[in-house]
Amino acid sequence: MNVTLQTERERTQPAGFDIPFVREMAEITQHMWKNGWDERNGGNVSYLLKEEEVAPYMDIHQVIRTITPAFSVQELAGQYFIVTASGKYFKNVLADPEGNLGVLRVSADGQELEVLWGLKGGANPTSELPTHFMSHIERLKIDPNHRVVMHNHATHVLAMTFIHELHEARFTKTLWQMCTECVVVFPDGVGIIPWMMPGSNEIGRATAEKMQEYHAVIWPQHGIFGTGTTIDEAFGLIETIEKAAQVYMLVAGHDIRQRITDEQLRALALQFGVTPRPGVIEGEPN
Ligand code: 2HA
Ligand code: ZN
Repeated sequence: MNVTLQTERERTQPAGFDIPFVREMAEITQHMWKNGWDERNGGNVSYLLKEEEVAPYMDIHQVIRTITPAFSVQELAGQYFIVTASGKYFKNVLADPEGNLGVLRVSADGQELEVLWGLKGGANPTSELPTHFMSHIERLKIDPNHRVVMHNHATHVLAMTFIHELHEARFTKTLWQMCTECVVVFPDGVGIIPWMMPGSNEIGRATAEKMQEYHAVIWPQHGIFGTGTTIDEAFGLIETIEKAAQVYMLVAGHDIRQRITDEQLRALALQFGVTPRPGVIEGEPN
C-alpha cells in the first residue's frame, strides 16, 4: 500500500523535485512570482552548491553541454551553481524545473560553464549571470559561508527609487525608519548604483563593487539584488527591504505624527548586537 502511494506521489512530482536544492529554487521562485516581484521573465537566482550536495543526484562526470560566457571567472573555477534560465518565467519553474533551472560547474580554467542538469531545450543561464558571478566572488571574500544571489523587481523598492533621493545613507535611514526590525535585519544598509543597462558586464562590475560592503544592492527603476548564506536569508532580506519600501510608499505625502527616533534606532542596534553602518543614523556631510 505504502509502496503504491510512494510511486503515485513520485509520478505526480515534476522531474527534479527529489533534489533538495532544485525544490528550494522552484519554491522560492514561485513565492517571488506570487508576490508580484517577477512579472514575465523578471528576476533571477543563483545558488552556490557544494560538490557533495550535487554528486548524490547527478553524474558530475557527465557534462551535457558547455556554454561559453562573455566573461571569464577563474575565481569560481570548479564551483557548482544552480541558476534560473534566461528568458524563462518564474511562474513556470514549479511545474518544470528542468526547463527553467540549470545546474552548472565553472570549468577548471574559468572559461566555460559545464551544464550537468536542466536547461532543457537549449535554455541558457540567466542574462544577469555577470552580476551574479561577480557578486558571488565579492561576497565570498567577505563571508566564506555566502551562497545565494537573488534578483527581482520588488514593487515598492522600485517605486521608491522614483521619489526618494538615491543617496545610500539617506535611502538606508529612511528604510530603517519604516519598520522597527529593519536596522537589525540589514545594519549594513543598502547599496545603490546608477541606472545602467541590465545584463551587461558593466552593471555586473558596479553591483559587485557595492557587494564588497552591502548584502543588498538596488538598481534604480529596475529592482533589487539580495545575497545570503541561504535561500531563506537572501529572500528574507529582500522581503524586509520591500516591506519597508511599501510602508514608505504608504506614508509618503502624509503628515507624519510620530516616527522611530535616532535614539530608538541606536537602542535597537544595541539590544540586538548589530552595528549600524556609520554615517546613516547621524547623517553624513554632503
Ligand atoms: O529578465 O530581471 O534584469 C530577467 C531580469 C533582468
Ligand atoms: Zn531584472
